[in-house]
Amino acid sequence: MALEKRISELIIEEYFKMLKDSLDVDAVVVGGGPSGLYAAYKLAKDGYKTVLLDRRLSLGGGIWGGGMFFNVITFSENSKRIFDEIGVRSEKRGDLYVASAVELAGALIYRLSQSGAKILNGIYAEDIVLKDDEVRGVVMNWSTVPIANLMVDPLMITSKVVIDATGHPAEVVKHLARRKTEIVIQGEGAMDVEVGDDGTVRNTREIYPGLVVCGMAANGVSGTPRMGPTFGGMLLSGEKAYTIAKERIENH
Ligand code: 48F
Repeated sequence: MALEKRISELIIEEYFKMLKDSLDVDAVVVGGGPSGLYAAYKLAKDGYKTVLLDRRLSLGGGIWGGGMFFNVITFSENSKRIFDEIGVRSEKRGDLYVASAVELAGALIYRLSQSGAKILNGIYAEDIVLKDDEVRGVVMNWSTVPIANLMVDPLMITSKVVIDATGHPAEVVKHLARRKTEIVIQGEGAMDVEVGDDGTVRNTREIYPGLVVCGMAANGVSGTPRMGPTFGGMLLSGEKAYTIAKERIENH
């Protein structure tokens, strides 16, 4: 068989096997920034069938740019154990730690890739699946479809729980709010490092049966300030989203 055909066949076979395996899962995580990557990694590591979608080709969300493109991130003592767990080296400077943004993104992506989670990059959630008044999955499409201004119908993934980790826009919650007027998106508040970082964890919750919101999306929904380039709260929020999602999966 011609090598050209074999290469194409292998890619198609492998991808479609993964895609078919992704159609009915325990958890769908929308967004591969720090909170979503960590939540998805923890769920998959525990053996839950997990799919992570990201609109972009490269995972990592806002990690890469550190602060103002300076690829260094900071965090506080309360999240140090997570950085250690995923193998990110850090240095203590006063009451803060510093680490490489590239190393954090790399470590999270590597851990997720090896955890058994299915990763669908270049694919975005354009809506939710709502059944029996519970969020039961997402409607997905290629990210290139809206960019090319094409009208192409999507496909669906069903799940026991969906995590909105889409960052500042809280896109999944917005799709729910189109149907449920009681869901109000307050919009993220002006920057306040301390209040924002703690708020991310506090605001991480099951906002509707089957839908957990975490990371910057949690602050966006609750009207809490943004926290700027400090990333400990994001990982703690991902951890809380994982705990809530796990309980939902177990009780479903
Ligand atoms: O914004 P993002 O990094 O999310 P996060 O986990 O972390 C926020 C921090 O990076 C930073 C901060 C400082 O701590 O505030 O901003 O809350 O990543 C969100 C990811 O979601 C993807 C997007 O491409 C990005 O990688 N995304 C957004 N909307 C969709 C989506 C969608 N509808 N479908 C799929 N992916």
